[in-house]
Amino acid sequence: MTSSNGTGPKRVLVTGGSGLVGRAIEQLVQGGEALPSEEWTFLSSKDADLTNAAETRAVFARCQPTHVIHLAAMVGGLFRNMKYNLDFWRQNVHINDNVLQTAHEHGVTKVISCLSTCIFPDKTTYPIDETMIHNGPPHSSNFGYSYAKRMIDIQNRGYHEQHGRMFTAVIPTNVFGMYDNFNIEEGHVLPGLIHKTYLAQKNGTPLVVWGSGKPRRQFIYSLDLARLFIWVLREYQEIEPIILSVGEEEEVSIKEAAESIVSAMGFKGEVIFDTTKSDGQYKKTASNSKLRKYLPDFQFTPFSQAVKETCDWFVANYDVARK
Ligand code: NAP
Ligand code: GFB
Repeated sequence: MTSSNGTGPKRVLVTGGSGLVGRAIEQLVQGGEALPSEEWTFLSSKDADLTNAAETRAVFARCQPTHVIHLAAMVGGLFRNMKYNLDFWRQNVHINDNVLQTAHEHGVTKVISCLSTCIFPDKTTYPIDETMIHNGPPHSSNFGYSYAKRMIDIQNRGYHEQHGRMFTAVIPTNVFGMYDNFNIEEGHVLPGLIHKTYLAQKNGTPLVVWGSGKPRRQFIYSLDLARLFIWVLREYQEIEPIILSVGEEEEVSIKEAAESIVSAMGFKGEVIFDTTKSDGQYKKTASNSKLRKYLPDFQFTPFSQAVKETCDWFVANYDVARK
């Protein structure tokens, strides 16, 4: 009998295991954080295209998981979302329905899926908390991704109400770290700026920050998020989602984030702001008070240290980094 929490025997399947968040969890698991009773498998899309129901069933039949950390998704920054809202909806709805329904058919004890703080209503009071997910339309820039992610919360409630399943979700804020997607057009702001700073330094050109630099974000280091995911796997027992983010007081402007990268990379060139490019959502300030009730003493890596480690990793792994 597997326990749905604590230290009972677990076969943990991580979908999206080859991505930014998956690789951070793998780094901790391989670094000794796994318990002797836990067996971990990390999937990429080469193991199964999870938009395909038959391939999803085949990989579950092969792995026979008792627990699933469901990360696999079509993911991207503001500019990729603005270009492909329909694809973000379709890809993610197919992936999520296949993974959750197959997990149900396999009697998986617990599934932890992934929402995002960018899916909350655009017109809202602050700080945002877990009760506000469905209180109004998301920002227009990423409605496809946002509605697909919101449906995970609806599905989790359905599987719990109808079948008693322990299917829950976490809501990370903007994540960054090693193994991120550093593609300038498709990726998120921090990896994009790290890549652009690297090229500006190499070519002696200015660093171009898109937008005004005024929008504000909370950033969580992928290794900190990975630690929290392992805690959620073992201890979190609510169906209701939980925000995994640094505190409101850690929110920085895009300009300040760019300055951290400039300092970490030792860039001495000019920094300019291209205000013809969209700012996207001005802010999505989220409260982590629910997390703090469970883990009052959890220590996040200081932002400047996490940025430095990520920049150093990118420079050392430029040839193999996703870009
Ligand atoms: P990522 O680096 O883009 O990785 C995405 C992962 O999903 C990869 O392992 C990819 O496999 C896999 N995948 C994509 N399409 C697939 C398909 N059709 N079939 C099977 N696997 C597929 O993303 P991430 O940043 O780690 O995000 C992980 C989760 O966190 C996602 O659910 C995302 O929505 C959520 N999240 C991310 C952020 C953020 O700022 N990054 C913030 C909040 C929430 P391949 O490597 O083979 O392509
Ligand atoms: O990480 P990002 O692309 O997505 O950040 P969001 C966009 C903000 O950074 C905007 C500014 O204000 C941009 O103007 N920015 C400045 C840049 N320079 C750059 C750059 O070089 N690249 C990028 N990408 N932005 C996403 C959602 O919103 O948040 C996704 O669209 C996802 O669905 C993600 O959930 C976590 O934080 O605006």
